[in-house]
Amino acid sequence: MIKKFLDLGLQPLANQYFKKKKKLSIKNGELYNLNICFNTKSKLVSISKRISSQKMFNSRYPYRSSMSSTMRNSFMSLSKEIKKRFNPNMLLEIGSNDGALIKNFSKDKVIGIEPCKNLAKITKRMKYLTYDNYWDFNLSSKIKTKFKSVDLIYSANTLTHISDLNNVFKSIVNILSDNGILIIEDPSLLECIKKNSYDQFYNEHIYLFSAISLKNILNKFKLEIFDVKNIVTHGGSLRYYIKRKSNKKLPISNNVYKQINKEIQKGLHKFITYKKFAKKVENSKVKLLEILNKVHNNKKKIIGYGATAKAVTVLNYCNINENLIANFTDTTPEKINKYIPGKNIKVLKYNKNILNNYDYAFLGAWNFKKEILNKEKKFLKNGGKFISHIPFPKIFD
Ligand code: JHZ
Repeated sequence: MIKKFLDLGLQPLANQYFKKKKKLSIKNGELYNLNICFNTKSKLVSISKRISSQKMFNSRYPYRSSMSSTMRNSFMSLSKEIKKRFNPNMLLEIGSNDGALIKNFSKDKVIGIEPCKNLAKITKRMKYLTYDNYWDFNLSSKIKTKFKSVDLIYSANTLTHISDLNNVFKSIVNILSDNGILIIEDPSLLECIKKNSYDQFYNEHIYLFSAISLKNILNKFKLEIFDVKNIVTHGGSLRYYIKRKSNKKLPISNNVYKQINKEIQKGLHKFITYKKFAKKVENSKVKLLEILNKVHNNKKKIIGYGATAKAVTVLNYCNINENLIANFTDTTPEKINKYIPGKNIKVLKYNKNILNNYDYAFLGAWNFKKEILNKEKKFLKNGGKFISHIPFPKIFD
């Protein structure tokens, strides 16, 4: 049974930036109801409304993986690990974005899949074989006729973005060699519950996996997790190492049992856990608004730092307009001088002096807190302060 536990209100598409201020409407399909649900049988957490992939991932998609040193370093060190631990003949990446991972491999050893044509163009220009299509059974069969099989499939922050998980895994099983490895990484549901990071939910994040729910899904495809790592990216993610059950060469690491036990201890298999989480989310909204209003009443100016998809959920759920957060700043060319969907706050191009014009910076990109605080020492030294809602709303310097 699928049971709803959290209502994050009317939301726009998280990555649909506008050139002009725009009042969005439900009628035109620009706003949708963001409800979060728990499947009591599979233990899978998902959003209730599905937006078509074509509407979300098209040639205007602005998110670029290479925009932060944290992500560049993460992909670089994973590439080294893949070469050392698995040494694949052919690696296929589902959701290759702007090439942040594949550029660490030689061109004759990787295949990129990227349906956002603006991003696929980047890796094509770099001369990497890139299919600008959605990942599905037809595509996997097409690649199979050319390459027969691939021995490593990698996908970061992509599989949870595809509604039809049966098709996703059927297509993977279709092309993965008998002893092939599948590595996937996505934000961890356990970290989301612990950090109260309700902003991990938006239209693109259709699912938030736990090791428990992923295990149940993989079972249907005769796949199993043989190792798992907690990684810091995207506010705490899990990197799952998966193989066919028939491949007995690789033992199941203790890390898998440990992760599942941690999740059971936190109650991720029980609906009541999510009801409690929902209460904490409601309190977080009240507290954040209290802080922002207090700063505003003291005539201080706030800038949002990092126009993230997550921030779109926060702003729209908490109803934060430009009277509370005057602007955002971001380094992504596709977001600059555009307006945050639903709240019409302008995104300004980042420069190292931009924070000087503000008293507070709200961390939209809280997942890069370390990188950002390191970069903005001068702002802090000059009396600037940060505001974050994770794990609970507070001001800090
Ligand atoms: P970041 C996106 O989510 C969307 P978002 C997507 N659905 C997903 O799953 C994850 O990514 C993977 C900027 N920035 O990574 C760059 C600065 O301006 O948290 C980005 O716009 N200065 C695919 O959008 C944004 O912040 C900086 O110093 O929540 C970060 O976005 C740094 C570090 C970042 O993903």
